[in-house]
Amino acid sequence: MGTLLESIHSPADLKLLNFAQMSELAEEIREFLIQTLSKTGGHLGPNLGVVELTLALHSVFNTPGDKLLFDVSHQAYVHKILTGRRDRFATIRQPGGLNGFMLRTESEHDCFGAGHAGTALSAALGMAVARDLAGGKENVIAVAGDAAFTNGITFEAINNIAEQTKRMIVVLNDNEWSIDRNVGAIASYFHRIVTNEHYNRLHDSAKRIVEKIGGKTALEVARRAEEAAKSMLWPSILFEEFGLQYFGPIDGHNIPLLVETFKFLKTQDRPVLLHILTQKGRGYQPALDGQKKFHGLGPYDADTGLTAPAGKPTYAEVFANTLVSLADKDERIVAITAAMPNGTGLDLFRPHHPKRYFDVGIAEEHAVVFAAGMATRGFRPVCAIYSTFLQRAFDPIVHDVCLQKLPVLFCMDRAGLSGDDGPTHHGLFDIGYLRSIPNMVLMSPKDEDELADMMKTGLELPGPSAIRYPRGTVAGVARKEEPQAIPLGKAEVLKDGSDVAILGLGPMISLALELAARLEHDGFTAAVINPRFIKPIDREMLAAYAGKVSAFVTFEDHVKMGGFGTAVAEALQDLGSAVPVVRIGWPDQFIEHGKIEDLRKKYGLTVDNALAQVLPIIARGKPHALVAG
Ligand SMILES: Cc1ncc(C[n+]2csc(CCOP(=O)(O)OP(=O)(O)O)c2C)c(N)n1
Repeated sequence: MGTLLESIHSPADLKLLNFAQMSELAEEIREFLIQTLSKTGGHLGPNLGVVELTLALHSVFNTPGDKLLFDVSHQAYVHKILTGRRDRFATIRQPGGLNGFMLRTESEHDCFGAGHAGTALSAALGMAVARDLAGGKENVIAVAGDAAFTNGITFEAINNIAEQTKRMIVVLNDNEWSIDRNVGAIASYFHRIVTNEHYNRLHDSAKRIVEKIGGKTALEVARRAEEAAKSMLWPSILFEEFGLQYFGPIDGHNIPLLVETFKFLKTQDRPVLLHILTQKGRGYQPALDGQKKFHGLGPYDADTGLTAPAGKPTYAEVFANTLVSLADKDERIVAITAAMPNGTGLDLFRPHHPKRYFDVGIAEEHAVVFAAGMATRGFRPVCAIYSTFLQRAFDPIVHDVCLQKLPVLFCMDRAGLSGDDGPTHHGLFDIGYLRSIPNMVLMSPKDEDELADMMKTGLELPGPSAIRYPRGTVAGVARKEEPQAIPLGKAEVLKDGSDVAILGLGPMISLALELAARLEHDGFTAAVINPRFIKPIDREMLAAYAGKVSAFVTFEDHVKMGGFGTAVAEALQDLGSAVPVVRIGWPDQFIEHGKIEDLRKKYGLTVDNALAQVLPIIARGKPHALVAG
């Protein structure tokens, strides 16, 4: 690590540096990021792009008094490094270490937590209005990437800003990339501004002014830079119509220009939007060559950028390949992603059926209503949206899909604990929010072969359905040549038994099998059931086992409250059964980031825990029997 970086313990230290030293520091930070993240993994590309921006922001503004927000906040690593977390930075995304996103509990400099896109402008406006009401003077600055402007919430905020406050700064960090290439009319609009000839002339002359004034007194620098900044006012019809004064676009890697522009912007008594141009992955060739890969990745070789080859395929890949072959035979099938072609696997679908592939931007609500619209016209839309991001679309799922009983299939990757990304990305609530909606069919496959079967099942249903499956690699089972539809609401009994019935939802079936083996070792007989359907739940199967076992055990990678075990207990109660249900799942709290195995142990999602709870019950005998139903 270079000497300058070692001297930065807080933003106050940064404020002692001149522009040349800040440039040197920028390069040290880049090297520090490349080396550190090669061991931990993380969002390297986005952070390499905002080094100068973050330095400029922290040298002009004073957090935590001033409020600095980052949209998504995957690009807030440099902010973390500058605000007293350099020493702990090597722990980022590691168990017990720094979170990969902004977290209010982690630092007073993190004024707003995030992880999902589109929230920065609304939250910043809330803070600006709170300041105005309280008679405060602090600055509020929201930094949002160009892809955040494909999001509805961002535009809902833009529609509201000028009406609510006179003082707020929005920084549009335009690198032309979302995780994939940014999409839609707004991306084209930004591109048109950037490539506009008139702007380019202005930009060059302004840049020359700022570059020429190096060495002059601070006052002179500020005065000339202010002129430069003003001369760069290039009306963007769009933002000006919304009442935001638009500045830019300016070079987001030019520290003096950024610093002087922020000094000028903070004097404005109208909300402003500064459009800056940055390069994602700047300073690291592998990240420039592999924009998608280096958006966020696991450990890599710092010299070459190479990552360890994946062994087995992922659920996302099986999903995508299955969808390709189903779509080969059925022209009604269309695939929709909300800015996640890579993560969901749909980038594998795109080349096969380019006309039936839709990336709608970071717009989950729109994705779902759009799917509903297509479904009314006879298409079979498949919405591939992570469990955590589908939370955004709860009302469209209720109001536009389920209420109208439209045949949309939701394929939810990352259902269950996400691991190092932490609480913003864990997919632990989808059963809770989907099971209660009438007309919804909800499934979870125990392995990749069953995922394909469930996709076929969902696509044959006359109404809505959803499949939840986890992040990461598949079980590695033999695959049938052709997927087969599964009878609606039928569980699969893997093994019969009469002391206890163990239900393992999805890949949690492995814990059910292990528990059964342990119980059998102790002289009990255990049935092992792959539920397959969370809704409709297999009541016939439950009634049959309620008549013979002393206890049910449920395993799920979901919160217990409102989850699968609850559904089992509810159904048993409806059946008049008093057989107890031992529910193994996540507790009623937000789970931190960490290694999945460690966290399962910590929160009791283990065979040991199940055993400790169920043994005393089955040892007592069998106080069951149906009393009604
Ligand atoms: C609601 C929601 N949907 C999807 C994502 C996944 N996601 C994380 S970052 C990102 C792209 C962000 O692009 P941009 O805002 O332009 O920032 P950049 O990474 O280019 O700096 C996406 C789609 C998310 N975080 N939140």
